[in-house]
Amino acid sequence: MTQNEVTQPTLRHDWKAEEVEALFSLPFPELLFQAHSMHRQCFDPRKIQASTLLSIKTGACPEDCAYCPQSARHKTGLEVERLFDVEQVLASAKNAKDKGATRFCMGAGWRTPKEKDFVQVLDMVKAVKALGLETCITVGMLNEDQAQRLGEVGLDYYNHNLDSSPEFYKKIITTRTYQDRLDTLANIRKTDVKVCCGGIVGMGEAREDRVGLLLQLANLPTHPESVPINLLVKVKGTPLGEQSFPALPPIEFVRTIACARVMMPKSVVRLSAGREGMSEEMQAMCFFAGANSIFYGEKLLTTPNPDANEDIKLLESLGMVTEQLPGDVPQQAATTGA
Ligand code: SAM
Ligand code: DTB
Ligand code: SF4
Repeated sequence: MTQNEVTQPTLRHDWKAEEVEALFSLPFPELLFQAHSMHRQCFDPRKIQASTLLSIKTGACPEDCAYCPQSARHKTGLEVERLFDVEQVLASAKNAKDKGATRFCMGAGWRTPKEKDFVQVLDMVKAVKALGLETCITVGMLNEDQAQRLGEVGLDYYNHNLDSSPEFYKKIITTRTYQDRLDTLANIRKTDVKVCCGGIVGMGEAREDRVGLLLQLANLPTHPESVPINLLVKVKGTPLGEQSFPALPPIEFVRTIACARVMMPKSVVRLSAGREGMSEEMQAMCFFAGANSIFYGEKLLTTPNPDANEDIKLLESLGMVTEQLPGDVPQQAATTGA
């Protein structure tokens, strides 16, 4: 082996709960060392992928997800919006591209898309892709035929989260089963569309549930190419927004990112919802632990996200850069004249 050759880690799909618990419990410097070493074997540790979100249809969702402001069952005062037309979506996508995002993620508050709406979503995917952006959508449960059709229009990623361990999941969602989610993921896997699948922590779950979530993700037949780790955004009027439970300690969140990195070495791990409440130091630690993607832009779906300029400043201060679309001038270089 030459000096420049780096050994590629083996991808495992046979993790046991005890092993993951032991990983979580490692002395913090040891866990971070393992995670960062793994990260460097597979990725350039300076690079962060930036995805911008747009809610293309907001609220009035029939599901009862206890964390979500879009459920029709929770009184959050959220303004319901009909499905956007393609032009509205394109305007947002162009703006995201101009600001330096490389992926545009469109989300809808649906249990599953109706045919008429689905056709419109296919048009959105085609139009956004034509701008040169990567496309991602999250529009609920999909059958095999819908997954195939998304593959045919060239959708890059489908986001569908497992959210938590199977045991804790039952406490937060009753209208859709864990198996329903696994079935949608399997339908996507039959196509060329890449899988974006992760979960939410900080919902009052125990460490064993975070272990359980990562076990499910890493033991899928193929690791999701993208793994969003969301920290609960507590929204007033949602069951989880009204309950009081201890906040997840920041170090435990970093441990979760580090374990995801060790268990799914080649997946892009996204530091997702919840960055508004995180210090710069905590985000920097998450990047060191192996997070290499963020949601970029002032809004997630319905809740705020850090200002894009603040994120650019943060990355600059860390000597890090956002990943670029092929042929684009590096944004930081353009702004600093470097
Ligand atoms: N309705 C579709 C579905 O659930 O499949 C797609 C949109 S849904 C809002 C996408 C994901 O956003 C959820 O699976 C959940 O992981 C995340 N999410 C929703 N509300 C959140 C919150 N308050 N804090 C953190 N993540 C949240
Ligand atoms: C994901 O894992 N997180 C995003 C995206 N996939 C669709 C959504 C976060 C939503 C946070 C609450 C909101 O803004 O409504
Ligand atoms: Fe509906 Fe998705 Fe929110 Fe659940 S997470 S209530 S399915 S929009």
